[in-house]
Amino acid sequence: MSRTAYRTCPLCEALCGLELTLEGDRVTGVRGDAADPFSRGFVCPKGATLGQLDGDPDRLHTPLLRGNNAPVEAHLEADWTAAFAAAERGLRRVIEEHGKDAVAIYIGNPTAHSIAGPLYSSAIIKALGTRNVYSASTADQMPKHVSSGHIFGNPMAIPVPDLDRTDYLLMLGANPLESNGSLCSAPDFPGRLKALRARGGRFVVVDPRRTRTARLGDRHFFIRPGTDAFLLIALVHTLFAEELVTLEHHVNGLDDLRALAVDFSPEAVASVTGVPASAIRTIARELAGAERAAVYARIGTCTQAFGTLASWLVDVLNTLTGNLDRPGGAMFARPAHAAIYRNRRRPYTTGRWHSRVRELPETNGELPIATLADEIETPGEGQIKALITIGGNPVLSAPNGARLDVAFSGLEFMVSVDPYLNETTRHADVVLPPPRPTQTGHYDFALLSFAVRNYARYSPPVLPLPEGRPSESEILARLAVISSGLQASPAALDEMIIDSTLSKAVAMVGSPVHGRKVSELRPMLEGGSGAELRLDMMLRLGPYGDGLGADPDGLTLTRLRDDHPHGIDLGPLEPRLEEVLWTVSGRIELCPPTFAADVDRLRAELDSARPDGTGAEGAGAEGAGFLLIGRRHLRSNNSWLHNVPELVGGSNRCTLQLNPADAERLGVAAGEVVRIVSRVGALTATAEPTSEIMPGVVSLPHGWGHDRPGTRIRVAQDNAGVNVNVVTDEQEIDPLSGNAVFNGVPVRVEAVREGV
Ligand SMILES: Nc1nc2c(c(=O)[nH]1)N[C@H]1C(S)=C(S)[C@@H](COP(=O)(O)OP(=O)(O)OC[C@H]3O[C@@H](n4cnc5c(=O)[nH]c(N)nc54)[C@H](O)[C@@H]3O)O[C@H]1N2
Ligand SMILES: Nc1nc2c(c(=O)[nH]1)N[C@H]1C(S)=C(S)[C@@H](COP(=O)(O)OP(=O)(O)OC[C@H]3O[C@@H](n4cnc5c(=O)[nH]c(N)nc54)[C@H](O)[C@@H]3O)O[C@H]1N2
Ligand code: SF4
Ligand SMILES: [Mo]
Repeated sequence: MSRTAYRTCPLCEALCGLELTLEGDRVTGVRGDAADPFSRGFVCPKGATLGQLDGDPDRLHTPLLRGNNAPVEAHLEADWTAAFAAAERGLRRVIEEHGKDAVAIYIGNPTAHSIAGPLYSSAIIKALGTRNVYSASTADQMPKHVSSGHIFGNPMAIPVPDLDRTDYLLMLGANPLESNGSLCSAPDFPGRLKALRARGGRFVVVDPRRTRTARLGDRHFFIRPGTDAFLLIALVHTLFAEELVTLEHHVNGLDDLRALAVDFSPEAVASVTGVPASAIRTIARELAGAERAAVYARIGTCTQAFGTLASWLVDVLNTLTGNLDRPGGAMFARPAHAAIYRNRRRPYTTGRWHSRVRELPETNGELPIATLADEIETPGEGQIKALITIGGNPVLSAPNGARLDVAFSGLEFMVSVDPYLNETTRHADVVLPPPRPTQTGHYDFALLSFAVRNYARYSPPVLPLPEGRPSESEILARLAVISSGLQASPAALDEMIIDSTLSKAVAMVGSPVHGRKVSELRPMLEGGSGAELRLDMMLRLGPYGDGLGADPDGLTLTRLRDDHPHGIDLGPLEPRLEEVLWTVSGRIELCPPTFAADVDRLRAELDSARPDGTGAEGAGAEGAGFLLIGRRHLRSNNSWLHNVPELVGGSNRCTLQLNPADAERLGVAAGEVVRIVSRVGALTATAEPTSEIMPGVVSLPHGWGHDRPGTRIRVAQDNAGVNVNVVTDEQEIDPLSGNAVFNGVPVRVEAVREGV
């Protein structure tokens, strides 16, 4: 007999509700959940194959152990007791012999899509006490955090375009028709863009490729990779020059900003960016003139050498056009689990510590993934000897991943929390697999802060866990306890965290539980696990919560789960800058000194740019020099959905896109093999000439290269592709955020001739 169950899709940032059909414990069908007030039945090919992912025969169900110095192929199944004991022995030995910093942790992307990651990874980090904290954030959005940290005093205050109400959207370096959106959770992003146009709004796309998103927009401009900051500062320049600035908030630094932008007229940046000066002026006027407008930029503008400057200038433009924090502009979501009564005014800083080898500054408590290999390979006090990875595959996702691949094999000990034995986890001595998605509850701690409507949904596990099988929350809690060296249970860890949160809340003026007793509040919390208890606490202390009895109609986990199984719509975004602005001045810091100083780098590049627009190094130089960028395909998800048969093949192919004129010049035809060479490495790929890509630019998707031995991902191995991060350069970073540079990588491309 079949039954129906509902849950949020955990795969991307779009937060779609899914309706699952199950036969016994097998998912036999997936559809969009039509009753979800946010996604209203939308589903993409990835969500639709969640059943195959859930039932993937290559998914690990029991821990794996690798014997001392055994080859990567030699992983054997073990029980949970033995696996945790092995993790404890390995980690404690390294800590005792080499100290705390000898253990590094890498936290990958799916960790931001789970309950366990946000609730428990910080406990592990705290327990380890290591400075060697790494995550996918420095291969992704760290520039945006650093930008928001400086301008709003709050690295998590990232405004999202108010998609459903805006009249004008300027979009840079994002392709939501394939990615379904990022730092902007909007189920059916394509439908929302179509609705924008249908109501008479316009949207303009800036991208070195004419993507599906660009084709849906009103206008598209090619931009030379890595030069968005030039375009954006020229827009700022034009707003000032043409007296188009409208300020709706108290800001500091307006005059400094005006002075900074003086040199960057549209004419001055046109040849560097490839965007005509007249177009830049028009966009500035349209942005200023639109009733309600928003600038939105994503991964293409973050993973580049000027990532932080570009991220900053986006919100400068939103502010200067009066669109920040107003309906139809760029707004801040108000997630149900995030208490807003805390006063957090304090200066935002980065560089509280530095990496040992390259002396790169810490940002948001992390060091750049671009320097992880340095820290593993370089001997000396503080060298990394052990690594914990949680839901990450840096061998494929980090710049110069090939170097990391080698570095990992030199570690004394490695433990991975991951459902697959893949390119990264094959190096682990202990692999601890989280349960299937159907056996896992879901709440989006990370993504609901970036939703285009206020919304909440809790999905309880669809299937129970087998006896003795820990949830991912329990696995991570166990690792936290092991890392601390204390003898405690995971439940005790939850109680400690609950006690500490409630103690702060009762002491805080303005909190809904101010003045009450922890001993009275704790028994009110409801939940079948530590994670649920903590979620209940957060929801009840949150902006829609019942304040643990203070507002009897307010939200609790029980209500969210039982009364709103398809999710609850908490209304359109509302102005809330006051709540998220944590600067010491209480104003928006429009021109932080560190950013102003980094503009010197822009100026230097502007001066060295050649009149032909190719820049000092890289593109076009000897006729074979190109700038490499990435791309995403609808049926992919970074490195780890290539094991689902329906998602690989067809249009989801790891090919090198290049402009037909460039292909002709190189003498390569579609389907022929080309060699791509950079400072750090070389690889070969199949050429795919297409006029959708700008001349001088080539594109390879990331997440491929599944041909390593010792993995258990059979479908992916048969569709291996190549790892673009063999040629991306770990020495190139955005200096303010430490972020990896994946776009604008100088490469040489050559035809592979027979017999060569
Ligand atoms: N299908 C699918 N969806 C995904 C993912 C996936 O792998 N596959 N990954 C998820 C993750 S982790 C993330 S972070 C998001 C990312 O979501 P998006 O930011 O929408 O990512 P992309 O689709 O890669 O789009 C980035 C665009 O930037 C362009 N670009 C490259 N360099 C530059 C540049 O220098 N300037 C400008 N203006 N544009 C540039 C690229 O051509 C590309 O079209 O997607 C998420 N969703
Ligand atoms: N060249 C280039 N490189 C890039 C990018 C690019 O655009 N170009 N994009 C970058 C971006 S935006 C990102 S976010 C990173 C992603 O970088 P990573 O997070 O390092 O890589 P993923 O491929 O997302 O790997 C996810 C891992 O999590 C595992 N996993 C899946 N579900 C779960 C779960 O529920 N629990 C746990 N514990 N594990 C799970 C998978 O098996 C896989 O091993 O890649 C970056 N790398
Ligand atoms: S768009 Fe994202 S959240 Fe929605 S079904 Fe697809 S993968 Fe899942
Ligand atoms: Mo990402």
